[in-house]
Amino acid sequence: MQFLTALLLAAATTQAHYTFPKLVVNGKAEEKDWSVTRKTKNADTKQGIENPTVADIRCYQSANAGGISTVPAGATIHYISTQQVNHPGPTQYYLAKVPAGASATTWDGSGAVWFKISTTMPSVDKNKQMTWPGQNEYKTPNATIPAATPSGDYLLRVEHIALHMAMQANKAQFYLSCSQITVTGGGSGSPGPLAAFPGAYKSTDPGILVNLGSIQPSAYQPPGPAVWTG
Ligand SMILES: [Cu+2]
Repeated sequence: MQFLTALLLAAATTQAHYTFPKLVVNGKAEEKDWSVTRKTKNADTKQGIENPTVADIRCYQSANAGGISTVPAGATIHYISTQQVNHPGPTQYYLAKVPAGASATTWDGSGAVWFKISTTMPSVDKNKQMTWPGQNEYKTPNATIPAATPSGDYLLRVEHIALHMAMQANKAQFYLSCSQITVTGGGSGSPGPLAAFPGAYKSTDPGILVNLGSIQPSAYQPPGPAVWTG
């Protein structure tokens, strides 16, 4: 009986999807879920977004967060995941600078304001399956806030794109959230290229509509603009 229960639990776990409710900055996690990270509409269901052109592709939020996290330029960041990130696909991070006179607690992130600071590329595991950094972990891969990022308020957007069903249109799954941050000790870089959400992705982008069984890992093209490293 105990064995059967364990099996059923395991089955439920492999079906479960995930949210990213907690930002970690230089090893220090936000105090509780959704305190500087905006609570997402799938906080309970854990459902991903399948159409990358809908408004929810920006932050998927049900509410703004109350706080703002202080993030030194050059900091290492990642997110804690509610479940194991069990699907193949890239993790990407974006920043958008809050306009002068506005605050990260209220700004909506609209317009061509988002620049990518990190993405991940696949390799092939011992079972000849394509696999990505962070796969099967309970956290997202590390990324660095570029040292040249100008100081000020930003929205930080994390995204994991699950590609196991992506050979069909609008069957890739987007798991994401946005955090409210203030970058301190920043530089004088000019981040870009800038993109809008929605707008940055089309359902037919080669990194979104893709059969992982038919491409080499090095041929995978993460969707969205080029990475700005500062
Ligand atoms: Cu799934």
